[in-house]
Amino acid sequence: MRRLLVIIPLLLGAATTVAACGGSSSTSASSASTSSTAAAAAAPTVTIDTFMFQPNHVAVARGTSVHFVDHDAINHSVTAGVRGAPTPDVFDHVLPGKDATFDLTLTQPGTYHYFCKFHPGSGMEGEIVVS
Ligand SMILES: [Cu+2]
Repeated sequence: MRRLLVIIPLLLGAATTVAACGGSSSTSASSASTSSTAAAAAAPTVTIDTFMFQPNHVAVARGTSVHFVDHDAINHSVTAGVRGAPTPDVFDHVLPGKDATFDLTLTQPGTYHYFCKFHPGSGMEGEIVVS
């Protein structure tokens, strides 16, 4: 997890949409808004389309499922961690081809990075912030 946390500031700087997600850390308190609460309340769907997780950043309350749908006609995976430092013990699920689905429910607050272990393209990475 320490290595994952190092990456967070980079992502915060790279994507302005991340700011809307707020977060549980005290450093982001100034960016908290009512919209972050609304985003965390819904059960989001992440689609996999042409080797991309979309959206690649979602925020949920603990216990709220994130629904993954594979629109590609090939296998993809939702594997915890980052490509250079996977943590498949946290979660590691293969979506076996077109229209395969997977519901991921995380009960511990934190930022969870994930990636597809089959395809090292930049689009096959994402993160889930659990509050
Ligand atoms: Cu893939």
